[in-house]
Amino acid sequence: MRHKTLQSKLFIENRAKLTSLLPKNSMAILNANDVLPTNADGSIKVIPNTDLFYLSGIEQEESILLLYPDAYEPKHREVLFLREPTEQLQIWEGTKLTQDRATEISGISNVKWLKDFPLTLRDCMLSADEVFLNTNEHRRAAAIVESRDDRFVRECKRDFPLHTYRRLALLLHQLRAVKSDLEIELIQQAVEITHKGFNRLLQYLKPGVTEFELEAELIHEYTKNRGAFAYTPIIASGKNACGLHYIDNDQVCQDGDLVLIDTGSNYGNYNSDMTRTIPVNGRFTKRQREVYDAVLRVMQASIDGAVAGKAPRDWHHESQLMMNEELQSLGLLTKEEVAQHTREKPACKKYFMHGLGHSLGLDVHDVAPGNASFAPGWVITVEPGIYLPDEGFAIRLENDILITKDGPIDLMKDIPVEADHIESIMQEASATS
Ligand SMILES: [Mn+2]
Repeated sequence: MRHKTLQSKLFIENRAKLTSLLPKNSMAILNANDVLPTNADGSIKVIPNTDLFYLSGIEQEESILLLYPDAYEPKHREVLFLREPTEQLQIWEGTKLTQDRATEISGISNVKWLKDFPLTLRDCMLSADEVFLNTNEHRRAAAIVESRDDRFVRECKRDFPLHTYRRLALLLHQLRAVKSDLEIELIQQAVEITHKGFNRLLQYLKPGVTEFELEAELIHEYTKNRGAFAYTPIIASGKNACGLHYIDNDQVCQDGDLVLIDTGSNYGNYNSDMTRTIPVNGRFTKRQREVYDAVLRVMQASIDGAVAGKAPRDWHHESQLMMNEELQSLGLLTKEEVAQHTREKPACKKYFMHGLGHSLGLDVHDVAPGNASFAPGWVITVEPGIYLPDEGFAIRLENDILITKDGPIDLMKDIPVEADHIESIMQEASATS
């Protein structure tokens, strides 16, 4: 792994939080993700299962975590199972975790090889009353392939048909939504790396630069700082920015256009997520600047409005009301259109058609309990936008914030966002290049 070894305290505390929610004499079992195939004999670098990582810090494929806090045998209270690093495996696939290293990372003292799993599982299953298994219950999950967790659910129900099975996801969503200080530090580190990437990009951007060259500047800075793309970046110049999920990044940035950059680095599996929209030649036109400042006002007011106890949908609605006013000032909506606004048919929807933000953490669109209000410890993005295909540009701005009992904290407050600030950095860069 590229990141420095994280404190095992993080994972020990996360397990303690989960076990405190488990009913008496129940167990929980989680599986790592599969190594996903591409074509021929290709595969994608292993993507850690974020739930397994949250509870153990383990990023290795095929790993299994078994938690049974009330187990009669103390050694069965928490057990981690790993691939046995045979000589053959090490030659072909490289270094795998040893038992000692896995203990050091996770704080779990009982680390066994996978061949011991079936017997231990049987022992524990025969005395446990309820079994919590993991499923992907993300609201927008669209998985068409079966995960190792899914497969395990099927096998477990086949082998132990009369047990009571429960949904681990409900507990994990509740826990993962609230970030601990250690997690916030990791997200802040990811934010710092994103900041470095953006600084580098500001020095490089000028008319004639291709969108993928900007992508290269970002990956250079992220990789050098032990980070990685949190997601495929959107680098969309001119009207490309009006396609919300544009990731071709293959067009030339033209003089007079804006370029929208939606990117974030990941660090230690924790993500950041930023959007900036900047002028290719270093100066906003009067119209671009008007729209930019409108989006910035909505972002800042929405950051201030992200307070504990507020329902996310009310927060989103407040931003739509602000956006209506801004769009009217910009001559994009009439007074009548604004007057007809309802929650079901928001007036601003033609120009601001997406949500205002999402939870952020081990997943970029992180898990959170359904219909819950904001609570201290939540990290969310705030990302209003105005999309104007007829005028050939779009503006979106996005910062990551932490909700606390004393109000929101902007984790990206140091990343340039004021139009004047962006222009002055770019002017300086072009003067020295
Ligand atoms: Mn986002």
